[in-house]
Amino acid sequence: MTTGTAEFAKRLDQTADDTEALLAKLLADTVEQDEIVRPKRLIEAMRYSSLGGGKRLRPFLVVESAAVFGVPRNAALMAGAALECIHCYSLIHDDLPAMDNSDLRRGRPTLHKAYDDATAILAGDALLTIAFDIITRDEIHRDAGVRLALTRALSRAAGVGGMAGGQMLDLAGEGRFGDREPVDVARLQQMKTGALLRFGCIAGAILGQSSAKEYQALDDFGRALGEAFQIADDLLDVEGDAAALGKQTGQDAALGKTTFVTQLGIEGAKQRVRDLLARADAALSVFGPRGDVLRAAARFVAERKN
Ligand code: GRG
Repeated sequence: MTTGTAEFAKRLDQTADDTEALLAKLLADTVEQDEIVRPKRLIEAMRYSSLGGGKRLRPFLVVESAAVFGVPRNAALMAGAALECIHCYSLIHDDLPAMDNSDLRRGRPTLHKAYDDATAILAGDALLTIAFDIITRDEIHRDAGVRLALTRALSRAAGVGGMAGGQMLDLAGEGRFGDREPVDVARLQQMKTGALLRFGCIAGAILGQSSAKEYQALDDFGRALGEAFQIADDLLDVEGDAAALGKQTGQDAALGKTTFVTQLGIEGAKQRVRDLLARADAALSVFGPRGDVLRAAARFVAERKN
């Protein structure tokens, strides 16, 4: 049986609601043990950028990849919340004047517009840091070795050889540091946006203490989904609707960026998405029907309008 659109939407909504509630609790103004005070302006800024918006796709991938192995939902939601904190930090910093200089995010003023640059930098820093507080909590898994593996995987997805490194390559490709550096779009995007999405998929395998074969399947799936997500993003920047997206379109062209669309053309990019969907499907074959929701997630990512 395949997962239909309505059933998929219901599951995505449920995880979004559960993630929202959990983040609201984790980002409360009451201090945790060993903390001194959570300054009102900082916690409000963190909440502004993490609550009340976003598809929560990354937590969904954690929850659904974990469900394949029967991992308790609350543990997966906690790991998903940590991942979402890192995603939200990356959006805050990416929107800053020194990076993409964007005014609109998730249909609202970006954090530095609603507050100021210094608050936005600190809110990003604090979201990144709290992610590691969250991912190491006892509720995630009783075995500290599992929590350690998860923490290391998340660090590598977010850091110098993952998302932050990908952002650096992106800026270098725009010519920010002298001449434009040649861009390997697939590699850059695998780091900048793919790494967190892939983490969402392998997180289930780590939490579920899967076999090597099952880990590899989710790794392959996560890589295909990550690339499909980015191509869809590049296509939306050209063909999308700013109102539905909640941010400006045409930004890649304005910056003269090399993207999947400039490299493959619109039709070539759409064909590549179809090929990636087939690869994502094939990767999941090891799970049989247990992979149906993840299959639907890949379709959702490829066909998304925002
Ligand atoms: C600043 C270290 C640092 C990294 C920034 C991921 C990233 C690197 C920047 C984001 C820039 C961007 C808009 C990239 C396009 C792909 C992307 C991450 C889109 C936003 O993700 P969605 O669609 O957003 O999952 P929601 O709002 O649904 O959470």
